[in-house]
Amino acid sequence: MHDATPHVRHGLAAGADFHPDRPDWTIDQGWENYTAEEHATWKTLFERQTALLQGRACAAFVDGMRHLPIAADAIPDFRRLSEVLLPRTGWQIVAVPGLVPDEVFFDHLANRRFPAGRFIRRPQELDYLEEPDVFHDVFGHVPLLLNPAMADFIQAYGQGGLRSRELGALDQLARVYWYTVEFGLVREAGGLRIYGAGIASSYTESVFALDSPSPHRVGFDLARVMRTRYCIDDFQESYFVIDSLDQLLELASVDFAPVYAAAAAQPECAPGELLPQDQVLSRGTGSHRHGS
Ligand code: HBI
Ligand code: FE
Repeated sequence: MHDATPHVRHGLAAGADFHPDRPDWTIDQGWENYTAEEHATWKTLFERQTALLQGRACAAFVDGMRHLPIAADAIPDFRRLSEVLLPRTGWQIVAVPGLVPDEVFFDHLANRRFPAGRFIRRPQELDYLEEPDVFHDVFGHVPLLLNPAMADFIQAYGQGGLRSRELGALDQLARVYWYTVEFGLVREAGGLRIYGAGIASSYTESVFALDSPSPHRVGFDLARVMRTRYCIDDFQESYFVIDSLDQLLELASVDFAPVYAAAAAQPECAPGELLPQDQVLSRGTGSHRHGS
């Protein structure tokens, strides 16, 4: 491997002085420039997470991982990932420096381009980072882009995002993405399983989301989720559960506008709040307090 300097992260977190190479914020992955240390960090994360997810990841995640060139030995090459995804679900992976502006993000998703962070977290920060890196995006999100329902849902989310800005409903739509694509659970024959990338790529939250008595686990309801705020720097206080990934497909065909209006007419919910109409699968103790 080359001894080039490790990729530094950039993106919105780099601050206002950051200017993207291109208006769509894409960059070349420059796979050849990853250092031996960066590949080693990937290997550590991949092996640890793959072992942990046995019996925890949903069937579609396991199936997607099996059909993609994602392995322990090296950070995946986005060109190879796109070669597999494109003929199957029309998706391709584009490299970005980190978080990109909402409208850029939505436009990529609406055109079936998934923006994946090029950088990888440093060895001393394996368990938390402020921006999506290549492990979060490729290990967490990409396997489910082979699932037709998820593939259509994420494109619909992008299209919806571009529309939601005119309706002033971006926050409500972002909550739908958060509580599904990032932190969703799905009920399978063997029990609750992980499909959200934020959980699937997290060593600690993959255990917390399924095993801890602290969080609520509530049946997914679109209007309910649109009203529910979320926390970005700690475990979720509630996880929302769908019965099948195909349920996301139904969401993709819903006209969100009237749902936005209905949800906006009702008070917002705090992350750990339960409502009388909730289908509570397990009531949490709340023992994991924010930041404790
Ligand atoms: N950019 N690269 C990247 N990845 C994301 O998940 C992301 C983003 N920009 C905006 C964003 N997510 C959210 O604010 C939107 O889903 C609302
Ligand atoms: Fe993500």
